[in-house]
Amino acid sequence: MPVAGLPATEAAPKLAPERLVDLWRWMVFIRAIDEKMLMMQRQGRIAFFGPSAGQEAAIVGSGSVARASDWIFPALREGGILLMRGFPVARYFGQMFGNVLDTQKGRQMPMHFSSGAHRFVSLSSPIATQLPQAVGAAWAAKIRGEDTVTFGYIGDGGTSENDFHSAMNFAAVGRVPCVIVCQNNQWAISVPFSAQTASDGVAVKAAAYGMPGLRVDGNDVLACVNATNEAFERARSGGGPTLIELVTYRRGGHSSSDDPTRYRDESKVPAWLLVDPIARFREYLAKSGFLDDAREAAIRADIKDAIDAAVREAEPAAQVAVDTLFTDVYGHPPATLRAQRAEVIGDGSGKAEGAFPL
Ligand SMILES: Cc1ncc(C[n+]2csc(CCOP(=O)(O)OP(=O)(O)O)c2C)c(N)n1
Ligand SMILES: [Mg+2]
Repeated sequence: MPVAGLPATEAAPKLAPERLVDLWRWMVFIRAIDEKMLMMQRQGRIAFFGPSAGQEAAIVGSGSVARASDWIFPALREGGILLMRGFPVARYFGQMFGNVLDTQKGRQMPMHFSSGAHRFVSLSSPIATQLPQAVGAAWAAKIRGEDTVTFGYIGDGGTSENDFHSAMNFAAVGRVPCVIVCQNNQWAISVPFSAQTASDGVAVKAAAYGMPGLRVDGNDVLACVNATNEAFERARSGGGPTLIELVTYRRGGHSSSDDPTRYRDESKVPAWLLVDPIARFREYLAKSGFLDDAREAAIRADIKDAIDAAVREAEPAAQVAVDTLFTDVYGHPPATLRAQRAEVIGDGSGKAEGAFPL
């Protein structure tokens, strides 16, 4: 479906039909997680959540290109890529509860998923700070001669941060193997893209840094795959970084704490931008003969079962032991920390110690 102002994009990448259906399945999976989390947040079962509804094509299309050995440095809305990498769904919900299933032992805010084994680094709450980290990791891979590509994600709002400049400049000068993906969902909380920058989109900014910039219909999963493939191949063959702007739309609130009806009016948004990427790709798959109603119903039922089972496992899991407050930082904790631990937990005698050595 060509869209005004953007290239016609549904030139299908060379993917087997089953792989195409799998991309769609992941898009549906991520939307279903979104809906579940929103319901749980409204029921007071989780504290905070950042939806990705409407951005599934951008997330799945770009994330599907990365190999398991590549590193992902996400922004707020790419948690689905961790699931695509095989991270257990129950542990994903465990992060939202901050309990023993959380790889980070409850030390992060909700939505800050992370798994070293899956090469998925926790997003940084201060926006854009993950981008210099991604570029640094790519630089390290280059120095070590490793065959890895790093994917750094950022939002449109994040491009106004100093870190965007630092990352772009360093990436291009160092010709590092990095794919920089900007999900331009038109909003940075309540700030519209028109108030974010006076430039004609984000992708054009790449030229000044000396790297290619691609502006892509981010509601078209196949276009996202194609563009990311191009950037990925350039990075892994020594051609350096690419900035990809995936033009999409944040359908929901910024987070579960936000009410977008207070500051925006969807009737003024061009219709092509509001296209549901899941419905659009479903139409493509159906027309191609790869997906029918029965298959869709089976996929949706499987997804519901998987999510319900994950929540059933994650929600009652134990809280993280208080002792973990004092672990994972020092091999040999200093006396001050040992004293604090003794004060909080006791020294094993059952008697809490109050005195600090300082
Ligand atoms: C340095 C910094 N400034 C402000 C914030 C508050 N904040 C959190 S998300 C956000 C908007 C981000 O917008 P964008 O980069 O477009 O990403 P999106 O939320 O749309 O995915 C802001 C301003 C922050 N987290 N960090
Ligand atoms: Mg945004």
